[in-house]
Amino acid sequence: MTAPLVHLGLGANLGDRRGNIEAALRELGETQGLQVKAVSALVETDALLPDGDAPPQPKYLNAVALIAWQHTPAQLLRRLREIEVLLGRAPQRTRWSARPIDLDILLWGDRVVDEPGLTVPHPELHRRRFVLGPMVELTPQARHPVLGRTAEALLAQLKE
Ligand code: A4P
Ligand code: MG
Repeated sequence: MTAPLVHLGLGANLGDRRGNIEAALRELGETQGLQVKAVSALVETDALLPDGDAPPQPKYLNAVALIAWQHTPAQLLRRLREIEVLLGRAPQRTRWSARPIDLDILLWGDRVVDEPGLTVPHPELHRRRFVLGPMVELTPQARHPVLGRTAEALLAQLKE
């Protein structure tokens, strides 16, 4: 059986942002059962903040990676958390706080996951240009299984 393809989001807005993303990709590549298939270009964007009066944050670098993963979603999430901690991410104090690395599961083919602690597709995916842009670069025809639209269509919708 071929391993399912999964889109991962990588984000960094503290420290050596590019170095952190490269280190995360190296760790992913060395993970048993995981193959990195493609990586988008990096995009730099203003930090999206949780509400109007949240303190400002440094800009983010974001990228999307397409991987093949042989195990379960929960096992992948556990490995992503491990890599985040390895790269210096402190335990979260507040939601959306600045971080050296953030690894999110964006899309799992046409699979929908709704478990405590894991929602796939990522609930904000279709609202974020810094996710959809890199995703379109890699796989414009990737389809959001709940919204029934391609990455390309979702990005175009955002531009309207
Ligand atoms: N979780 C649920 N579903 C998922 C999933 N699909 N992938 C749970 C990964 N994790 C998932 O995540 C909190 C909990 O979400 C985890 O324990 C996991 O069980 P976290 O990474 O610890 O916390 P967070 O990242 O602060 O919260 P959240 O809600 O995941 O935020 P996002 O969506 O990651 O957004 N601005 C720019 N320009 N670029 C960014 O990348 N990122 C964020 C954070 C805010 N602003 C940004 C960016
Ligand atoms: Mg996150």
